[in-house]
Amino acid sequence: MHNGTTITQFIIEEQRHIQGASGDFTSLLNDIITAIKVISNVVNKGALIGVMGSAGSENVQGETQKELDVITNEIFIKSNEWAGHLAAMASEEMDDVYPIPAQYPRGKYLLVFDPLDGSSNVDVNISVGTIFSILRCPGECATHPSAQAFLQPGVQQVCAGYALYGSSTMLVLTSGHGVNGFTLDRDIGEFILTHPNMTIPADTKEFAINASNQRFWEPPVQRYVEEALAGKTGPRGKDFNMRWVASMVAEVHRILMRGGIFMYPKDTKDPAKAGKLRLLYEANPMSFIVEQAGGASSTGRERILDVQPDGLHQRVPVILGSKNEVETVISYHKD
Ligand code: AHM
Ligand code: MG
Repeated sequence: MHNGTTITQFIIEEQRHIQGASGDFTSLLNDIITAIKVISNVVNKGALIGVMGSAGSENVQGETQKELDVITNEIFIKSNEWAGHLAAMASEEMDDVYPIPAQYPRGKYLLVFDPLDGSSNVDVNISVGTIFSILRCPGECATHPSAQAFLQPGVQQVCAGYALYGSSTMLVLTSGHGVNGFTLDRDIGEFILTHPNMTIPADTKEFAINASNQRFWEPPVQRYVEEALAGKTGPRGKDFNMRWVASMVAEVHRILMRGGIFMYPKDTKDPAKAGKLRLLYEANPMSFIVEQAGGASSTGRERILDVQPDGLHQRVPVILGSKNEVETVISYHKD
């Protein structure tokens, strides 16, 4: 017997506070939750069900797709296309917008997602996650939602969330009134509210960056990391710790639990790319969550949630986490 608040109860109670709420959004979230439970199960079974290989294909960004990237994308689509809440979907694993098939009704929301972020980690049994963002569909949606409909700055997100498939499966959500975390109780198949009102401490002594890119970083990031490494004897006057999971969901979750700063900054490795992470389905939802938890998120030069997207798969530099630390990095960009 559990005594906790289930996620369904939590969402319905939240909906009661919103005047005129139709239940559409609640119902959409329920379909997303179902997809996440299915993905959690597939990821957990892993090699037992023979899904660990490469799919032998590439996504639009030229990255090799894993079998699990393709399967989890399909799970998300199947769970969310039928109910009539969405006008279209877009994902890391699909080149173009996925319109809702003609046999289903269309709704007023857009769903963007990365079905399995950090999937290079699945072979080695390290945490991976799902990231999603819900937007309202602007005018043209009744007929043909194009990529243009998705190109909204992150401040316009209605809801954002991630699922972390770690030692336990968790779902962390915001719809603009704080951040709440739920843990999947596998015995009853329900997410239970275990982390109400998650907040990020303003200060930290822990940073996360892929140091193998060091020679490509810009001077402000070089300076920040150099000073952190100098520790007590350097200008920061304190020792730092470092982590790099190479799984953004695990990284952001750690920051929500104990603070920290995460950076995938602009670098000169490939001049055609502004950074590694994608704005619409990685940086924006994570930035919404981080800001709602009291943290900050920036490209170094601009608040991420204010960036006007110009493409579905656009990349953006990401510096997020504990507020004072992110502000330090921003100030180095101004110097
Ligand atoms: P993916 O969407 O192809 O999995 O890539 C995104 C992931 C993030 O989760 C993680 O922060 C980053 O890529 C790690 O990059 P790197 O392999 O350069 O360390
Ligand atoms: Mg990804």
